[in-house]
Amino acid sequence: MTTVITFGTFDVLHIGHLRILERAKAHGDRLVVGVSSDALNMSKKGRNPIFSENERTALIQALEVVDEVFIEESLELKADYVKKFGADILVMGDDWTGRFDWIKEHCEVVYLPRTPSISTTAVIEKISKLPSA
Ligand code: C2G
Repeated sequence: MTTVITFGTFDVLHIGHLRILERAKAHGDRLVVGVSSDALNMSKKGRNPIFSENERTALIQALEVVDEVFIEESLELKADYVKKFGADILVMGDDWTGRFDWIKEHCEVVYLPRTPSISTTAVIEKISKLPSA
């Protein structure tokens, strides 16, 4: 049984999020997802996500490809989460390349290419430019 772990905000869920979760799962048998807390987002990006941590967690948990979900409280706790969930592989998108190499002493670390041309920011911009009904 190979356990894969990945992390993210997964705000305004889109196809890039689904694809990385599917590709992460393909690296093992069990996929554990750490959903970044609202407080972590506030400290990282200076704003709250569109959807709350409870909503984002419920959406991720409902995906067939996901086996377990928890709320990630801090970027620095990654090694603890890896140990707690018995993860063999940490998968992240390549916008994070090199940033989590320090976890390599605990598990394998893999960075996968992001899905091009889609992001939460792009979706929000697209919606904001729609003509109002
Ligand atoms: N992603 C992707 N393709 C996209 C957009 C996102 O593959 N077009 C991936 C990211 O690379 C990341 C995951 O989807 O691995 C989640 O992305 P975000 O929700 O943007 O997560 P982020 O805010 O980067 O938080 O502990 C790590 C952080 O909490 C990650």
